Amino acid sequence: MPGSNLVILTGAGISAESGIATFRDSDGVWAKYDLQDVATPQGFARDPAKVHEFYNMRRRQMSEVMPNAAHIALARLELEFSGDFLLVTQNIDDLHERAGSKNLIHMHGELRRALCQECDTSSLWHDDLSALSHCPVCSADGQLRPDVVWFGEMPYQMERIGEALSRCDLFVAIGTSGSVYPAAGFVEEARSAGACTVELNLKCAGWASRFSEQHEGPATEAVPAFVE
Ligand code: BJW
Repeated sequence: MPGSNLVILTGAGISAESGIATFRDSDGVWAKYDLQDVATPQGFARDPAKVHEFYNMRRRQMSEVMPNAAHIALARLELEFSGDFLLVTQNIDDLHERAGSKNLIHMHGELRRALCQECDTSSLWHDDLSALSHCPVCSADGQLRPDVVWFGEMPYQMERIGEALSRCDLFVAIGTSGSVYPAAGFVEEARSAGACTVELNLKCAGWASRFSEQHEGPATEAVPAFVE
């Protein structure tokens, strides 16, 4: 893949083999939790303690797992790639950066950050959050929330992503069901720019017809094989 403009989109499937559950698979997060309760601003307003507990549990779990061969293959690709490389992840875990990825956008936010609703500042946050947590920037009490993007909220860095998609030659979607917008629309944006579009997924179902190429298999095998 020499000298082209590459945009890679990852979803929960790339972290599945590290031990982090996906959302919509049969054993996924939404089989155990109601997304209206834990992934909407309305759910947080109704019961902040429940939402903090959900993200505290996932933050603790994140510290117990490791990047897998797929995360590592993408970090190596970025190092060796001679064109423009942008990795956009929908995941809120930190496995891409722990594998060494640098040019990375967390479009749905990050578990390791807390957002203050008083001063609108995002701070690194490694401990549990609670309704009493204190903002390290403005000192407000009880105003911190997980810095993640819930349904109805605007994902991060959409302008930068749109700009990269508008000039990309190759778009690769890895381990995502393509059921959540705006990420689900990126493949069309890349196609409009004339890009070759590739899907790597355990099972290329649903949105597969939007891609020019599909490779089925677990991410830890499919991603290193594609990158080599
Ligand atoms: C493997 C594997 C292995 C398994 N190897 N593969 C119609 C059009 C446009 C928009 C909308 C619309 N209707 C509604 C909307 C809005 C809404 C939306 O898209 N809803 C859909 C349900 C239809 N979108 C939004 O609200 C977004 N914001 C927005 O649109 O803003 C615009 C706006 C805002 C305000 C005013 C005006 C405009 C925000 C979406 C936020 C999503 N948030 C979540 C939670 C984040 C925090 C958290 O993690 O808790 O993000 S929801 C959840 O889904 C999470 C994920 O990032 C996201 C995507 O899931 P993903 O990664 O695809 O996981 P799965 O489980 O779905 O799929 C896993 C895949 O892996 C599968 O394909 C498996 O096969 C595969 N797999 N094992 C390889 N080993």
